[in-house]
Amino acid sequence: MRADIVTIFPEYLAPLELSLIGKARASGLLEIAVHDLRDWTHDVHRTVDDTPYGGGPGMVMRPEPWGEALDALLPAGAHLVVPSPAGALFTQRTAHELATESHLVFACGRYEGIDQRVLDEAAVRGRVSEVSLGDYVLFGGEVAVLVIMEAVTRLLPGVLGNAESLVDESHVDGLLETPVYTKPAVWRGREVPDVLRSGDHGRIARWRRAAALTRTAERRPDLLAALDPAKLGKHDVTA
Ligand code: 6GU
Repeated sequence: MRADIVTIFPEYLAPLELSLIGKARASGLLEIAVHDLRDWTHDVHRTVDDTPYGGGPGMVMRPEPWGEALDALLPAGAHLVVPSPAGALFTQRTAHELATESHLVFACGRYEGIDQRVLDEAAVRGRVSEVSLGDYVLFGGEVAVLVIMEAVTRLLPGVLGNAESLVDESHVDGLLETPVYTKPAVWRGREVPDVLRSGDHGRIARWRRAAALTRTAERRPDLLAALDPAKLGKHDVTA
């Protein structure tokens, strides 16, 4: 996969050098280039913003630098991703969809956002997704790109050594993950649940399923309500 990221704060994306994303880049599974939007300005002040038409607070990103940047970086087959609190919710499903793409281009907005015509024009040429991390407001799209790239990179074939760790995790089967434990068996007087030390794989699987259902019911009843009834086993207790 290739990812081009356009931002006025290239330094914000430095963490993409680290850890497993850095390793995926070093091994050639992932190619990332970070670009400074101001490279596509032509005035001495390298201006990227202006006041909003219609009035109101804050500033809006002007279309000209974005247009030139996307002319240079967004070929016909690429998918433009625009992080925005006004976007559709980014979920594990979105991560899986983006992980199938060969070329993502990220446009990081700041201030009140990017002039809408930039996105409208890009949508004529190819796919454009405005995505939000959740119902809160960040200063800009940079941190969202870190989140999205981390969620997507770990789904790329060859990045995770153990593909099973992709199967048993939160949000994959629509439930939250169970609590996890490691050695020692007793720590500060607190014991690991007996069942997990029983060696009885059937019992362990049933315990984990029940624990996942209980935790999801307590913390995320919305997920439980959205669960496909066909995916509930006849022994599942959801109330
Ligand atoms: Cl993707 N961008 C910004 N600026 N704020 C957000 C967001 C994205 N998701 C939640 N809040």
